[in-house]
Amino acid sequence: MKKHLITFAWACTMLAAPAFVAAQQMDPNMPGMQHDAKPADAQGMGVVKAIDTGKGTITLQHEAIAAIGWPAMTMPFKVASPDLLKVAKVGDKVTFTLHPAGMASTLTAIRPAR
Ligand SMILES: [Cu+2]
Repeated sequence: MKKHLITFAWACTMLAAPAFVAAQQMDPNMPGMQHDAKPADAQGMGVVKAIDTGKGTITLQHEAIAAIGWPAMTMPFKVASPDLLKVAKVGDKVTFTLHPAGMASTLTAIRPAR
């Protein structure tokens, strides 16, 4: 189980990296554009597989997130606030907002989807 999570998380990093590089390359020579432009936050849907209040992570079996080119997978996410870990419990179906940055991706919002 642990091996699976590591493998999936690694795949996510590999897939997220090109999108991040592309966003960085749009910055120069574009006056009037935001110089601190980063990949936009993305919406996803998934099922809670684990919650670790010690590490501040929530593991989601998430569906594909087309906006950032992620396939469906199970992976742990850091949460922007510990309060987000109290919103859902293991087994819940949730929708979430994430700030994409490969393995450093952060969940900024999560809510039950029923
Ligand atoms: Cu993922």
